Amino acid sequence: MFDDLDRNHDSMLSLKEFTALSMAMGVPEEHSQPVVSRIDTDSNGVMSESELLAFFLLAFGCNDFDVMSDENQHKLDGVLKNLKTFAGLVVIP
Ligand SMILES: [Ca+2]
Ligand SMILES: [Ca+2]
Repeated sequence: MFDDLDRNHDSMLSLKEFTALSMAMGVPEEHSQPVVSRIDTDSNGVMSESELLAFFLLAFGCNDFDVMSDENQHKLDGVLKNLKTFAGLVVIP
């Protein structure tokens, strides 16, 4: 999924790329900036795949990659394959 979002294939998700995704899913454009700010934990203005994964882990109440349970890994796989679920997560205020 990350590769699909990364339109220019620089292995980073920019605000522009993310906004394109959000709008395609019917998420208002103004939601994108705060969401990106939350995901972009090193504040370099773009989201790496690991930052995106970390965000999903937090969304599932797990903040440590290493201790992620099989169940959460399964959920994460499901989310990454399900853009509608993703849209539901990103609009969390
Ligand atoms: Ca990119
Ligand atoms: Ca970043």
